[in-house]
Amino acid sequence: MATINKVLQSRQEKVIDTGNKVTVVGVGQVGMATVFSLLTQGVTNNIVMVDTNDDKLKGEMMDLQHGSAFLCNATIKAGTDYSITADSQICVIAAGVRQMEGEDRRNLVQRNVEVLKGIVPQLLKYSPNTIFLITSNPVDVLTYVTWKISGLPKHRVIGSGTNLDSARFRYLLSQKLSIAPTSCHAYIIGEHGDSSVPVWSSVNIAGVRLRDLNKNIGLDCDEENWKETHTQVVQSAYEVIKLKGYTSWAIGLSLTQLIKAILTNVASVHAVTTSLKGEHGITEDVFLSLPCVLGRNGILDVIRQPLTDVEREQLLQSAKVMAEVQSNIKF
Ligand code: 6V0
Repeated sequence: MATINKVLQSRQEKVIDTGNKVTVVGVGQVGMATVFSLLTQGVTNNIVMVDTNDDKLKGEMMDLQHGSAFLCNATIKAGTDYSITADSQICVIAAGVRQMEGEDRRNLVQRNVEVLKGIVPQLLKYSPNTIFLITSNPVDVLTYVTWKISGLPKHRVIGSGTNLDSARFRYLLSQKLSIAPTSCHAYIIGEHGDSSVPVWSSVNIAGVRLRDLNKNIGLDCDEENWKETHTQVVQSAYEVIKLKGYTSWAIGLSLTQLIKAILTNVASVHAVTTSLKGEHGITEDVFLSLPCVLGRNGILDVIRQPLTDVEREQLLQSAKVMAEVQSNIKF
């Protein structure tokens, strides 16, 4: 156009690749909390949203685009056709059915496997070098399913896992100790959900292990009943779903932290779902959470935490349950 050519004197072709393109499949409560948190924190300025619900997609896209002047001038696109996802660095899967009040996450498995079978090959077709970040539930089983369907190496298929459970744990500890959550060093490993394992033996504040002060911490015989804190973590999602119908903000923030770690290649440690084969005596390809180092290639390392006999036993029990669920999946 003549007017444009009078303003802009072209010197170079524009490069479209921002190097931080993130696709989010599923623009429900979790998907949108994630997109909003990614954009407002400036983690990416290149977002694509995909869903089967065309009207909702368009509405969410327009609403966000109208705010783009406040959002690092981000490019925000949406559509039902996967071609717009091409060359995504990370593909987040937050699509599918969610728990009803009181419903166990594992109950969703076969319905969401069918959803993944439609989504994963499409994403891979347009972004063969992408990293998958799964959050749909049951997240551990669905991470295994995505790994199977995609045929990708394990380091490129990650589940949001117990990063959220660990954050809930740290928050509750922070309330008990009157210390910021980021200064309460604590991990929950294993299943995201009912059989998750709190690693009480390594909970510490500035290197002071609470277990050195209370040798029964987290055990049934603990007179101070710290175990209750983990019970509250397990109950958290059920309670929030009962009160507001779904969970969204905390999981959106949790995913944003993981995406930021990958895109910025910082090698930070987060409890995420990966294959536990070869760890803590587990011999099967069962997918659960352990603390992992995240970077541009996905999972760079798995941290080998020393566990007590009780913690290892709980993890093995969790692995046994998951192996059983995995073996019943119809691909
Ligand atoms: P929601 O608000 O019902 O949104 C789901 C979205 O998925 C809807 O917009 C659907 O249209 C879309 N969808 C369904 N099928 C497809 C498909 N084949 N292709 C593309 N889009 C599709 O659910 P919500 O956002 O609350 O939850 C999404 C998933 O995240 C559920 O499986 C939840 O159980 C799970 N969560 C996982 C958490 C975690 O910590 N891992 C936490 C909260 C929820």
